[in-house]
Amino acid sequence: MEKSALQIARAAYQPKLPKGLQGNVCVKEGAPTQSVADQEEIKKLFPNTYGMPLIEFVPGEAKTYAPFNVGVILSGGQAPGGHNVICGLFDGIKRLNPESKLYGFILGPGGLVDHNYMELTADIIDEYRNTGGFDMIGSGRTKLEKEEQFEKGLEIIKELGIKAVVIIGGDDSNTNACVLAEYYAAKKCGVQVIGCPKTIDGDLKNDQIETSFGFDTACKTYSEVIGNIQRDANSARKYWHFIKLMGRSASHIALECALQCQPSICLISEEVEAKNQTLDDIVTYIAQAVVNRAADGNNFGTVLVPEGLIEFIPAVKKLIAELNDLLATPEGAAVPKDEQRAWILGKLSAENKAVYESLPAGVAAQLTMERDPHGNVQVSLIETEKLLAEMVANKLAEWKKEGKYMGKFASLHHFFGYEGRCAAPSNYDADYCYALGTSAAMLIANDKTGYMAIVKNTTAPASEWVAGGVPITMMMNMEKRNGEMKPVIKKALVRLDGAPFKTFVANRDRWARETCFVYPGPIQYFGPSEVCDQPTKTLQLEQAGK
Ligand code: FBP
Repeated sequence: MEKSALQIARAAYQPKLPKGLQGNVCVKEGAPTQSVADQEEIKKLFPNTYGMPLIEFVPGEAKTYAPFNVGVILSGGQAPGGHNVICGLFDGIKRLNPESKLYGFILGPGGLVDHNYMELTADIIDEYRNTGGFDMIGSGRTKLEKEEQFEKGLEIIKELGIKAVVIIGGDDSNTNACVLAEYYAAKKCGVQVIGCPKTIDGDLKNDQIETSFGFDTACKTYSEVIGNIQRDANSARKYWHFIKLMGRSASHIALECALQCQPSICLISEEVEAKNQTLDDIVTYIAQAVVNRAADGNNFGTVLVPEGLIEFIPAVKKLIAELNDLLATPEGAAVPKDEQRAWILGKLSAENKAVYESLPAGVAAQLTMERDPHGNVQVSLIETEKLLAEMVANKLAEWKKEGKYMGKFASLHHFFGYEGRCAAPSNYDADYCYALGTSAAMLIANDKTGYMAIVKNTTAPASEWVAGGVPITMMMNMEKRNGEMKPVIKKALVRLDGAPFKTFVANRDRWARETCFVYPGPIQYFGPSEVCDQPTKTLQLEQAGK
């Protein structure tokens, strides 16, 4: 593989580890835990893995470990730092016994079921240290949920003498990790399952998980480009840029980029829902900001749009819920694409039918596109940024006729998502991921299953970080998925009472009227700590309030 100068220099970076993971590791167990909601149902569904204690790793006595083999899976969307989780896991198990082996299952959970794997040796691992991407073993979105999949997996696990499988994934993949852990524990197979919190979306966080890995690097990458666009906008002074940002349902990425870049406008889906706003309310809000800036001679600006916005407009949300139920029926699944609109219109309730008909046909069709394997609407495929730019232009044209607006409006649209998912991990993500991988190794060595590796106190210097494990059942509640109630990890959406959102609200009117753009520039890997090692503003604000 040919490498860039930065890749070569970056390969030598030694990620920092928390004190508790640096030498011999001892397990400190906390009190038994409960799930965040629906305790009785979750307990019944996970009798073998419910209620286990929180775990913290602290320095301890030297211990000898027999060699053990581990399998690792990258699941779902790419997130910067995934390779460092695997490197931390590899170094961790080799440190406990150099004869231990690490196997990577290829292209996600499907690799376990299809027995598609490779041994990850030191040569391979060294090629990928501190790099972005998931290309070491690839990723996939196969949902591990059926008994036959678990049994197929067990065959290869037994054949390779694997003691534990580490699933590096988001909320859905870790939910599946928990189901798999319970299944193997119930059958007394002697196979442990450990999860690891990954996703650029930042929606896998709670009292135990400060942030999911990849969020830091992805937001910094998008903020660099948003900053560049803002500088262009401020130079040419003739375009409004509508920028959609990945993140699924949650607006964490949009909010973090807003805190970093101070755009003219940033929409927050969770607020739209809480205020019961309509599409027209949102369009009017943006158009009014355009009018206000035009009055000052500023016919330019930036609008950040979270990709999940459309799902949060209450009327559209109700429509999507009914569409989900309709499309999950055998009849719904079998309707040919070209007959789908007519079929849907014939089935929808009157209220939802009116909303469906009010949407531009293209957007309505995007709402019925195939769900991902976890039943989620594929919001990254819905072109909300174009929809909003078009509707704002129409509203301004009306206002112009009525003499309410004199400015010029030209818009451009962008979608940032894939640009950031495989960026070279920031120092924060490089260190965080390496520590998560090391924690996973220690959870395995200490015979734990159904746990997610965690690292806390990450706004402090890395040596003061606290590593450990949280029982996955602790983060679960019951939710409707594909028409059925299922145990799932509770997704973290933007909290309207949280410090990041409140900070944004305190500033947004000024950002909308004046030009307050900030240009963060590219991620820096070498240089002063205040430039290279700052965690996200979201994390800093959240932790400062604790
Ligand atoms: P995960 O939830 O698997 O981490 O995926 C993150 C994400 O990048 C979302 O932000 C986005 O909506 C989705 O993946 C896109 O999916 P795909 O990779 O299948 O195009």
